[in-house]
Amino acid sequence: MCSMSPVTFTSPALPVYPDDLPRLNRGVQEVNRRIILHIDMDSFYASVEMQRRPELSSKPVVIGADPKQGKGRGVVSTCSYEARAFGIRSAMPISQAFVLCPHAVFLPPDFPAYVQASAVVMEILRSYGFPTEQVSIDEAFLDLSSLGHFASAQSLADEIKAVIRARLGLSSSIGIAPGRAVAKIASDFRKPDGLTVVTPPALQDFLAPLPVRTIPGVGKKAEAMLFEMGIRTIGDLARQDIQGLIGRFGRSAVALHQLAHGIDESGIVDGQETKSISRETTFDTDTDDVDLIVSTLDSLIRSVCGNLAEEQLRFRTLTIKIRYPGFITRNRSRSMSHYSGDAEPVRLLAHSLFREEYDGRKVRLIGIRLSSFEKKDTCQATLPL
Ligand code: TTP
Ligand code: MG
Repeated sequence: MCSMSPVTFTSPALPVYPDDLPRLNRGVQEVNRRIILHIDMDSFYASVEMQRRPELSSKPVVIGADPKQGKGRGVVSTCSYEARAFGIRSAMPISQAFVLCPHAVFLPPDFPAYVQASAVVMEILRSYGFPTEQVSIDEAFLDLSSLGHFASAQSLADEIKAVIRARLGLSSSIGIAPGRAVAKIASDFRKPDGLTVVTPPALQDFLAPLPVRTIPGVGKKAEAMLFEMGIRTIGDLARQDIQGLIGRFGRSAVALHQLAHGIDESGIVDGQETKSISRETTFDTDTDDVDLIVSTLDSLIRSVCGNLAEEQLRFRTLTIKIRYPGFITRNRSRSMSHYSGDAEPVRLLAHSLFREEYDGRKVRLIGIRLSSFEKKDTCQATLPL
């Protein structure tokens, strides 16, 4: 992985808003006091494998289902940047990945190893004492506002990257910005091993040329709708009349428009306590192949169970999420009468909820969430389901 020097955007152009958008003006003053850091590990599962097996270094490595010489079912979880050069991506059918790069090293996921590495990363992040919010297995936000200066935040980011590399041999990418969404966009701006700092005066110049798809939450469908309105970049979005956007997207357009102006009001939710453990996969192509959907679900189940064991938790409520084309999302939950920390109840319950909910249509996304937890050491022996 190549190393990149930090980039600081320091354009003096401050956003100017029409008089009828006082809320936006207020927002920019409030938000500019914040310094938010977003960190995301690079090709996480693949990097953990490559770190513990030096012979894999610089090779295309694909983590996911068994490709079975191109006949395998299931999807790619992730792959090394060397494999990405062949066009392989997360959530792509493993058979397609095999066609793109048959000589890649294909490995099954080892979730306990990834959960363990994640725990070390999060421990390092929390050790600095700033409000910290873990948002997935390999990413987190830190609120560094108390540092007062972006330059200090940048030095801390350098240190965090170095400490993670020294402890785990893994590279990460960091974005620092006055808001959460822009910090996330910035961490993805230069991957792998990136560090991108966007200071308040540079917000709009940084965002303007980026494709609308880089905004967290803007998926294929919203992107297509924006394209229809002639909006391709975040700059196009900022110039768009807010009323027209609300007419098309409803109230969510306000947050989108504010973000295009560099205003992002969401903060950090600090808290060690796990409220839910969830995983989901968006299929590369919508599919009604039940074997593929179920094997993907099984992979998600193994992943949440690894997390459950690592955090020493028992759960009581399981939710299955199925998204069909057209953003039609169905959730089905069931709570057990008792807590369980075992993998088998998760599998049985997830399969049963899937059978009840799935209507045979093509599926865009499958997900699973565990919630209602208690710590393992505080509860009685697991009852049968
Ligand atoms: P990501 O951070 O999205 O991806 P990544 O860390 O592999 O690569 P990047 O350098 O682009 O950040 O996801 C973190 C891990 O979550 C990833 O290593 C594997 C897992 N994952 C899946 O299992 N399925 C998926 O569809 C995605 C996107 C991730
Ligand atoms: Mg990552």
